[in-house]
Amino acid sequence: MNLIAGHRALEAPVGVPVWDIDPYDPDVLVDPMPYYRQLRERGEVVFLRRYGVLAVGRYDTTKAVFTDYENFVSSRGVGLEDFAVTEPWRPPSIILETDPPDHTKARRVMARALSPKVAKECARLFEEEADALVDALLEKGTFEAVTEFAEIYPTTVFPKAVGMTEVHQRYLVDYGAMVFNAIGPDNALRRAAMAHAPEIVPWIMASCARDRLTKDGLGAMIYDTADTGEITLDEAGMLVRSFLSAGVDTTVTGIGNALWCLSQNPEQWELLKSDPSLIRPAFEEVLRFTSPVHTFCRTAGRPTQISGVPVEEGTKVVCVLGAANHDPDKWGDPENFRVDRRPVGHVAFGVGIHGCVGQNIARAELQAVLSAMVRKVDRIEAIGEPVWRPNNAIRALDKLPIRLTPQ
Ligand code: OVV
Repeated sequence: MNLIAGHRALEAPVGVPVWDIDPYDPDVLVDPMPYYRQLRERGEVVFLRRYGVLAVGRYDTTKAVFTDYENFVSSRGVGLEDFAVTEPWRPPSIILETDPPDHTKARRVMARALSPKVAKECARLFEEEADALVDALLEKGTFEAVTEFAEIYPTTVFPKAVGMTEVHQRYLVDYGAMVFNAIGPDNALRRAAMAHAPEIVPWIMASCARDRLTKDGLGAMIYDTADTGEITLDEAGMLVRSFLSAGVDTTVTGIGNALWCLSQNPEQWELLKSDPSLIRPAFEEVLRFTSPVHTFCRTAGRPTQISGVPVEEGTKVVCVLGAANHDPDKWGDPENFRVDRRPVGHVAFGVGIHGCVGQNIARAELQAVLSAMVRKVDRIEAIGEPVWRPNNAIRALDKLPIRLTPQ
């Protein structure tokens, strides 16, 4: 058995284009558009020889694989590692790395805790913090938007919403980097992120304990469902861990990428300022345009097919959401960032039963941030070259020097 990156490597299937690219090469990760385009153009499904996996990047195909949870399972891991052959680096998530029927209960509990109603109740907190942060940054004028804005905001508001009583903002960001780099191969990026594990993982696990959470946050809502017997106390702790895994790096990236899009497209910022009803569509366009989570995998749980191509049981399928969100057959002019596009159907939150359960909270955070900006900021200028931070699953900035001018 030929193991590559923790899964049984597939032999090149007959009739499938073979490609030698390493999509997890930092050079590709920081400038992925040429890779996305080639992936779409080479075929419905492509064989990545280096990893012995299939890859999809056309919109319809990517969506089809993601939607078909019965053939393309999550319980064997959503990275390159196949949990059927390799021990995962942490106990699997009981919502991300599961299939129905196990998934269904966890999803129901999380969907309740992250409902539109709950997101609305978080809005005031999110708005107060966004207003205060934007005021402080306007006072400074120039600043480093990744560390001083994108990383600060979610690590301030989200732990409050969850009800954490002890917050370590750096640990939260670094844990996100571990979780998302772990989706890729055992490369230098993943190893560098994992080097922090001995310090951070115990802190994260301790932070999920019931007695470390306030009685009125999202975390308490999860534990309350354990009291009704719907889930166990251990499961409640695991679901709080999912908040901390999926709720920080994603929104940090959403804010950074929004600032990047708006600073690079000043006429789109002008349009947004002139019509604040475009805030929500503008954020959706940021998601489509930058795909903060660029790649997730699935595993064929049984023999199946993709667009008529036979797929063996155990095959890892790399689903490139970033490529699907730039498919010209779906979007017409995908390379243009347009705040009034209203990109209904983008797959930045995934699609199907595993579609982002926290998306209401993410939207509420971005609504608060962009609304504060629209009310207070005149100009957003990049005052240096943006630098991307390579990550095996996340497309995020490393540096974005910005100047904000007040209205
Ligand atoms: C990276 C990620 C996304 C979504 C959920 C989780 C992790 C989890 O740990 O549940």
